[in-house]
Amino acid sequence: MRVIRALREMNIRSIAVFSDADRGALHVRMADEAEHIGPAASAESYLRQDRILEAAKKHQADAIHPGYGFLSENAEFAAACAREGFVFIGPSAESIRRLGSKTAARILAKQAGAPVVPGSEEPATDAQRARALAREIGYPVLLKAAAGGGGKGMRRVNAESELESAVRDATSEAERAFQNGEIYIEKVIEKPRHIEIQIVGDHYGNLVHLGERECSLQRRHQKIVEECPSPWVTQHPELRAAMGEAALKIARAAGYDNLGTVEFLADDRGNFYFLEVNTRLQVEHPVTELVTGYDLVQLQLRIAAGEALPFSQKDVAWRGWAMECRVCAEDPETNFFPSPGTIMQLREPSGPGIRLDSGVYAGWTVPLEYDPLLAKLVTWGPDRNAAIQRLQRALGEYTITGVKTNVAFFREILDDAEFRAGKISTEFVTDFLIRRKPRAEPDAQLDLAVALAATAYAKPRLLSVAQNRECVDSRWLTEGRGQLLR
Ligand code: MV4
Repeated sequence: MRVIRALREMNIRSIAVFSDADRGALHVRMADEAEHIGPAASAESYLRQDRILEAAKKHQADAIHPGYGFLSENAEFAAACAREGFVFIGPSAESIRRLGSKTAARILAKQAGAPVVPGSEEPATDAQRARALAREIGYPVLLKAAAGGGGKGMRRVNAESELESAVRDATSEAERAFQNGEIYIEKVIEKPRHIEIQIVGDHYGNLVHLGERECSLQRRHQKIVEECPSPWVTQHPELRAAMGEAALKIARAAGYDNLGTVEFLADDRGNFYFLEVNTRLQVEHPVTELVTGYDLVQLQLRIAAGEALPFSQKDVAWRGWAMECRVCAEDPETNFFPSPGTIMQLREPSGPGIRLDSGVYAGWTVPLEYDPLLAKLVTWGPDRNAAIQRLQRALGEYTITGVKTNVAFFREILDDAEFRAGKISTEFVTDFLIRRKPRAEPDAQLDLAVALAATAYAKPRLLSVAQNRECVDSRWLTEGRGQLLR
């Protein structure tokens, strides 16, 4: 949807591909053309390079945008596109390959002069080597998969007595997940913040950073709230240029020539360390767009078409604050269990400072085969508090029934005193889930009962609310008034 929108603004025809599970998906309706590429299982559709290239040939495409997931960071696919005469909308296959291996990326970053987490450059797959390396680095240490990323195959080791079995487990897990058992060792950064720098480069060696995004609010390595700028960087303003320069050093060393993200971990003493590079457009890119004013997908397309970057570093300015919530079909009251099903009612927020990047419509059935992300609700405000207030207001306007969602959960997070104070780390969500008081939203399946009860509730309330002149945000009031005035 996001890519189709950029294409349409540039008068470029769009061709969607879809699997059996996505026959009714919004992107298929929205694109100029659409081509079926296989069954629901992504291994037989969205991951089939041959079928995607075939579809591109059939529809006489010029270029292929790989989106956020699936083949978006696959160097072979980028190379295959070029071989078949299509422009791959992303960095060169060579720079994807250089940055795809986490150990290779660490070496590259270190040589480029960027700060990296203290750790090993060489594989620690052998127990003997691992013991020597871990002693040198100092416990606690983390074992990570060289081919990994996103936290898969990561293991914390607090003492030498745990090391040998952890190395064995991490190696076999990496072997199974990535067909590559190579692991390496890093020192543990305690309660870090996850801060990433947006970079963009063209084919002529121009490279610019667009500042940071704070992405510390994650659950099981899935981001749930992102913001631009970072409260931490705002407290240490010199760090934006420092992190930006570190990111650009890495990008230069990799010959980077499209949109990308350089991830860092930051500790509470003002240190930051390179983690990895994501060689794709990211889900959370809208917060950067709202604060810098650039359309990142248009930039990707222009650069891929051979245009030079239309601005330089000194032109980049950051205005106000943006915050994004990832609205998903999952139930926060049952450990975020996926909640596929048909969307019955949909009322979407709008108004000042609201951007909704949504992929759903009323009557659509959320498939259980894929990621349950329904929409990204993003707000802009002049400062962090204004962005949060707007997000609260927009979440209050958002009604999705038929599937359970995490909308009400976000309202709790945004009300949290620690969150409001910007005291966040990668452990925030875990800590929050322990201290939060359970507060369930009315069950969507009780819609009828809610409507009837709300009618009875609204009659006396309409008057009392007006008399109190209070600002209330009540689903009962909205539903009740709707019923009453029908
Ligand atoms: C770390 C770390 C602490 N110390 N590395 C998790 C995902 C992967 N990209 C790297 N990750 C981490 N690496 C060191 N040396 C803590 C994490 C981590 C994390 C990082 C970013 C966002 C959320 C996270 C949640 C748990 C752990």
